[in-house]
Amino acid sequence: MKAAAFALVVALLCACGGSSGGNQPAGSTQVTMTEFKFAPSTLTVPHGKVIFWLVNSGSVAHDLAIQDSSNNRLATSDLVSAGDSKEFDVNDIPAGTYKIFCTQQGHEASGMKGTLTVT
Ligand SMILES: [Cu+2]
Repeated sequence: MKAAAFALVVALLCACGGSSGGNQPAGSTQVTMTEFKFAPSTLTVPHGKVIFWLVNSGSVAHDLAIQDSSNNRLATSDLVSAGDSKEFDVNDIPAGTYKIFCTQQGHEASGMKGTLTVT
């Protein structure tokens, strides 16, 4: 009986785990998303594995895509629901300058874009 109650508490505590919600991962770069911008919109990170912490403070879902100067998309995050936060890991980004933008219809055109510099 007691063990079952304990297991239930553990299950409830773990419900918000995984890569969604929770706290900002160590060493991550936070990007806050609202309608219609990223803050900051200019990001600089070291090359290699990059961990973004996407915080949606807006009222609709957003994502973050990374595209190089030849319009090749390197990575696209999961969709982050309004009020949610998600970890977005990108492995092996070479040094360079990239565009970041939201892939949701009309968001980039409304200003939801920025620049990612990988050093
Ligand atoms: Cu968006």
